[in-house]
Amino acid sequence: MQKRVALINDFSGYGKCSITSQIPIVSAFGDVASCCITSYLSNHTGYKNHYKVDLNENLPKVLDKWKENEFKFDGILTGYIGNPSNIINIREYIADLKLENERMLVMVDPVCADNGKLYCEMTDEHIKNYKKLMEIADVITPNLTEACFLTGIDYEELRVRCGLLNFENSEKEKLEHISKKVIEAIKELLEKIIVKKNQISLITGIELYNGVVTVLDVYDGDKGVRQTTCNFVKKLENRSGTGDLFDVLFFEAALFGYNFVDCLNIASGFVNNALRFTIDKKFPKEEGIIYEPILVDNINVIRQATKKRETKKNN
Ligand code: PXL
Repeated sequence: MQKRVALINDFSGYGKCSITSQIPIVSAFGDVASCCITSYLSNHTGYKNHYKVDLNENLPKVLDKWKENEFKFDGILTGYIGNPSNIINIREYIADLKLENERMLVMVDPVCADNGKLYCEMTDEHIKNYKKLMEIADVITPNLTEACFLTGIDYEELRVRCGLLNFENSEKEKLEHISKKVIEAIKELLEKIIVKKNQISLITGIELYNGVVTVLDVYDGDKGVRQTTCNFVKKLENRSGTGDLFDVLFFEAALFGYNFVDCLNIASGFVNNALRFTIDKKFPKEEGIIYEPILVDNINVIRQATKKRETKKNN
């Protein structure tokens, strides 16, 4: 069944990232995207020059109208929110909808930092408020830097510890061994990042010596147990838009009914395919990640797998 989702993120007129990279994925899954824009930019900030309009005063009015019109969603995905008061406004808006529909999937990417540093306009107030927004999220997807700022854990120490680990694709046993080491290294972080009784956290961008790991931690607060899974890819290139793309793929795969480990593998696999394609075709670095020419084939593979699963279930 077709789902209706809300994307809350910024909009770059030129250069694929944030909301313009997310809408086509929602459509490709056969779902309907509604958009609430936090900032409008002439182009993304990876280019030499940009013009940015923060829609700080507009955003609460947009949410008011959405509320007055009684719009309902099956899922809400949030990304960059440049204004700390609006992080709280969005929290209140989502909390109201959750009261009516507990099953609505809420995924929050607390966009505020990367490579060990806060983005220049981000403050402690943003972090404090992102934590409040995370309290009502089913899934949170901070990168390693953001996870460290949100928990007060030392980033450099973790980065060095993980950066000494060598990822070898070939042997299952070696992968299991390296998974254990990564999970051990970020154990405290996984415990501290959870702000809701039952929550799923995805810690992205954990760089090893030669690979990048995404950790999926499914925490069941009723039983006090967690299931932690690592996804490894070979280190390629850091390009803008990969985080937004990963988020929306995981989100859509979850709405489609995949279990969370499958969602992780689907999102990571797609992003990796897109990154390889972008690099092979020699798109300039500033263009970010290009996936349009491989979109249909990749989504067909995902949807075919679902069909097979459904046929099996019905037989
Ligand atoms: O996803 C990265 C991103 C999002 N939004 C804006 C950006 C970038 C990366 O450059 O500039 C405005």
